[in-house]
Amino acid sequence: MRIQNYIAGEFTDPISAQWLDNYNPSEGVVYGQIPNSNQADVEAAYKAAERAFPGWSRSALEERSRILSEISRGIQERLDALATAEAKDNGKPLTLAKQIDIPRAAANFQFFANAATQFSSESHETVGRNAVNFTLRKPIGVVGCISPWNLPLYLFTWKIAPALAAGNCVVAKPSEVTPMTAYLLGEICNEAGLPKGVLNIVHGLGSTAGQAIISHPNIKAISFTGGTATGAHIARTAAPMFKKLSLELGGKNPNIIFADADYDKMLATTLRSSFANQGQICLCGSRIFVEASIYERFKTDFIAKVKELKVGDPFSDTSNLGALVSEEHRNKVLSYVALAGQESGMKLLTGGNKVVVKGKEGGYYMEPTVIEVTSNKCTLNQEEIFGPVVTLMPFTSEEEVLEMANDVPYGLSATLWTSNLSRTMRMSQYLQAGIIWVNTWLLRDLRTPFGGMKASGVGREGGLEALRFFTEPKNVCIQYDE
Ligand code: TXE
Repeated sequence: MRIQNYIAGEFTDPISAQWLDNYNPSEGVVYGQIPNSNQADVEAAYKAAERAFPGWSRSALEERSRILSEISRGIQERLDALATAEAKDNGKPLTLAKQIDIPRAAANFQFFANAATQFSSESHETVGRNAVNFTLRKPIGVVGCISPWNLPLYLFTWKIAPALAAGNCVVAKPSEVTPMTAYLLGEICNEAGLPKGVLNIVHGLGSTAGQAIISHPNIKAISFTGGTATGAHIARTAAPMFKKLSLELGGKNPNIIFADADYDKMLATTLRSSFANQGQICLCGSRIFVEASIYERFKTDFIAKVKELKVGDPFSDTSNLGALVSEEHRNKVLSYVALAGQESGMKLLTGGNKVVVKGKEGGYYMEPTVIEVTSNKCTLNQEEIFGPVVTLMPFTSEEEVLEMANDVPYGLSATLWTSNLSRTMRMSQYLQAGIIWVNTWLLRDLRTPFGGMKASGVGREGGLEALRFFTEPKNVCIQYDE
């Protein structure tokens, strides 16, 4: 099956007539082709967006909001088809796509449909100078949204919905590894009555189609989620052109467990925060630090639970983990596991192997893996692996664990397990992370600022932060006569 670009409300072949193979990672077979778009396709998408901008940016907020709600409804109505497409394209369990990915994509549109009507701007009275300032927040124009493969429709819509809500027109590119649900979104947008050209979806490689978006002189803002190296490249390209940038990059998040935590809740949640989506979520807690007094107990119980996890066909209800997204990615993850046998101070506690699933022998499966480490400085604790691999290490004091938690290039999220309120407050002050979860994980309120510090990126998504990112503030100062 061939999918097409979505430009000016129409489905079109790539201008070059070049195509890329699309793999089903749970079987390891090519099941379709996607446009290998280049600069000419991006230019066509840009032109469509530019034409649509005057109408969309001046449309009544209620109308904009209504259309975004309709898109949300269209996603909900196609829950089964979209979840099936996502599981096939990405390798994730169908149950996960049904419970998390697709409902969240619908929620993204509904949230920003509402937010569009609630967004306000500031006014400042300059007392004593007979002046009043008011700030207009104008849509930027044509903006670029580039998303990764781990949560395909979820992250694609997380960028597009606020960009549209703020009145921009969009040129978007999903990951070439998981393009299918983005393709299906085009049809939903047409049915919802989104005017032609307001959203344009171009498929293709990062180095060509993506590159054409980030280096386009008139695409004035880029919202990107993906790897840190790509983020740095985008910053190098876009910064001299003075584009606005929102970069949500990698993570190497600490999961800090104190002895006074609710043990059962912690254990169950830690299993999820380690291996949900095969560990391919930037928020996964891949460095587990456990207070020494409960370390052995935790290690025994955790490993027992990990061994019970079933790796298998994403379409089976009993699979806890599906396939990794690609062979290349699985090889990368396995190369990190191999370090456990090479570097000193590391011990493989469970997992580490490829899994062959009956009837799906070509799929990219691997075991959930736990590695005990003795230093936070080791490669496994410093580099983002982005797979079903976590490390385990004991600590004895709050100061020690805080230092280790912060001693990484990344600063996306942190999870803290404790019943001590003062400790929660102290640690929250000093943890270098944009998102801190205490006694929970991945509990999301879409109004909150979302993003990281250090090598995890710049800017924040979510709620009003996203609407501020996708608008240009313009202050008007009026002085009046006495
Ligand atoms: O991501 P890329 P990759 C991390 C994870 C993973 C690593 C590399 O550690 O192993 O990144 O993954 C587009 N101009 N994360 O290589 O390349 C690309 O087409 C414009 C963490 O798959 O960053 C895709 O649409 N765009 C992350 C998107 O960038 C470019 C999620 C992301 O792909 C481009 C995914 C260019 N020059 C991976 N080059 C997270 N933060 O959740 C690539 N792209």
